[in-house]
Amino acid sequence: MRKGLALVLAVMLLLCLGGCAGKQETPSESSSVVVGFSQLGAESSWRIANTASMEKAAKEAGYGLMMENANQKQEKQIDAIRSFIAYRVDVIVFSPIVETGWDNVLKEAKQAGIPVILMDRMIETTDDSLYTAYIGADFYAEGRRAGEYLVRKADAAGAEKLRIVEICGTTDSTPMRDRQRGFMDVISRDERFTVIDSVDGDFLRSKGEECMRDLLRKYGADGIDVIYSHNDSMMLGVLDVLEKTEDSSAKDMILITVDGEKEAVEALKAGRLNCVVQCTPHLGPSVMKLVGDLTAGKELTKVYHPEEGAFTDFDDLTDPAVEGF
Ligand code: GYE
Repeated sequence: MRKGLALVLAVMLLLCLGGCAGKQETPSESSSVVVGFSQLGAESSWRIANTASMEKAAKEAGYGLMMENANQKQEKQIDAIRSFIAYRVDVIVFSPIVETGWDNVLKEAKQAGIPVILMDRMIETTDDSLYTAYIGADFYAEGRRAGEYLVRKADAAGAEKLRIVEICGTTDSTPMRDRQRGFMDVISRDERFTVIDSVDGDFLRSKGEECMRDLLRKYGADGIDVIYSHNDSMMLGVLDVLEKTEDSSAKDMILITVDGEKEAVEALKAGRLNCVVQCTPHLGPSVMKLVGDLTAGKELTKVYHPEEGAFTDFDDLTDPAVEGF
């Protein structure tokens, strides 16, 4: 008798859950979804393509997008998130400029019952419940890819000693930390490689240019064998300087970069760069898919990485698949 009652209740619960999930997926309801999106800045072509991808995908999904651009300031991102909470958006998406300092504002979002999706970059927190999902590149794998390319290049050239300079992205951001860690994990135990300097270029082309001028003054072009830049924008700034220098040894440097923007891929094809590790900015459609799943009450996978690879001077660069954004 009791078993029979339990069965009836279980069936009723299943019917209710099925019914609820089905109901929330209807297009008329999804079109009322509002996403608050805090973009961190406009520092690179990657970022500009990423913003465009988010705008286009939100439009195609029929979601309202409230976007605030923080101009590389963490305080502005915190203010934007607070304004989304006050507005009571359905979902908050944000790309944290650095990893630390988010717990308080994310607790406020949690208390208000608004789910948060981290897009592009991660946060450092002891409380994983402060975000619902993370979607972005596996930056550690990208760093490893850069290192693996260098090992292959050194093997092919029979190089015995290579002096490396690293140009880093924004200090304490996820791509800076993990692109460095991945690269070091591959090369640090190999005696052929020494990182002679590591400088901060903040992911900006202008800073990449500035860093390169300083590095040339400090080491001379013949004192540097490899440049590893955490993004294309900084590397393009480096190229601007190298191409103006009269020292012919600048041409022998091995140049490795990350992102895959058009200008960098063109430079690779023209033989001015050696390796472009890919990092896709086109995250908008996957983010909006997560928003849809979330508002339909579905369980989300916590971490999602898009598939990526690398373009190098070992590849067939005439292949039409080798193209940038
Ligand atoms: O590589 C860089 C941008 O977080 C993956 O930020 C992103 C990085 C990207 O400024 O160009």
